[in-house]
Formats: sequence, C-alpha cells, structure tokens
Amino acid sequence: MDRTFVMVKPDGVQRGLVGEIVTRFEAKGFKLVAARFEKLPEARVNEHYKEHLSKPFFPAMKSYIMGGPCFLMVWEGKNVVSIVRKMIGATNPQEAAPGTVRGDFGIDIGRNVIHASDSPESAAREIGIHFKSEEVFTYTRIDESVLYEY
Ligand code: 3AN
Repeated sequence: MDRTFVMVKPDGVQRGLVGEIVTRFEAKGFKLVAARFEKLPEARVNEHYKEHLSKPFFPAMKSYIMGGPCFLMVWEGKNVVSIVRKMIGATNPQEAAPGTVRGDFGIDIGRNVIHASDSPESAAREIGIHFKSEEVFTYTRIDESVLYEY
C-alpha cells in the first residue's frame, strides 16, 4: 500500500488545526501509520528542504519551521500521495482551491499550514528522514473491502 509523509507546520499547530487535518485524512479513508509531535532539529530541516537550501526564502522558512513544534505523520492508502496533495491544495494558499487545507485555512505562502510529499519518491525519502522503520506501524483498522473496490 502507498504511503506519504505529512506535516502540520508550526502555524497549523498553534492555530489548533491538527485535529481538523487528521479528521480530513481519516474521513477520506486513509490510515495513520506513524505520528510524532516535535520541534524539528536543524539538520533534518536542511535535509528535508535540501532542494530549497539556496532559495532566497529559505532562511525565513527555516526559522518559521523551527519556531515551534510540528505534527509529523505517515498516512497509508491507495494513491495516497497524489490524493493528499490534492487535499492540501496549491503551495500558495491564495491559489489553493476552497475545500483544500491551504485553501480553507491559509493566506500567506510562508504560513501555508501543512506539508505533504509531492511524489512517491519524495514520500519514501521524507519518511526515511523523519521516521525509523519501527515507528511506522502495520495494523488492521477495518475490513478494507469496505473501503476499496480492489
Ligand atoms: P510544497 O510544500 O507545496 O511541496 P515546495 O516544495 O515548492 O511546496 O516548497 C516548500 C515550502 O517552501 C513551501 N511549503 C513553502 O512553505 C515554502 N515556499 C515555497 N515557495 C516559497 C516562496 N516563493 N516564498 C516563501 N516560501 C516558499
């Protein structure tokens, strides 16, 4: 089954949106298989955002991401990477459609509430940065034939 890495950023945590966000993914049918609440260490921020290290917005983004605790998760389900990307909306909340997390709860690109992996390759990389394999659980939640047509 596919997996993706999702993180509620410090603005989302401080605004009390963790429960709302978790509820959306659970209600969609995805399974939460790992979660941790933590203030990200600098080395992992640099590793996670390594493609943005030289971008002009990086220093401000880094201090925002490290400015408070984040809620890190791994979600599992069929096509979870692309579906979660649709559910979080465009990077810039001003362009994110209503009904998406960023479209409903964000305004500025530098305070865009949530991160989710943009491809299966990114998901594997990001899950590996933030979670040990034993922190990602395999368990039975429901009879999945209720959820999937297969
Ligand atoms: P996404 O998070 O939608 O995958 P990326 O990977 O392009 O978007 O950007 C990573 C993060 O960098 C964004 N979530 C956002 O917080 C920040 N970011 C991207 N572009 C900008 C920008 N032009 N100005 C400020 N922050 C930005």
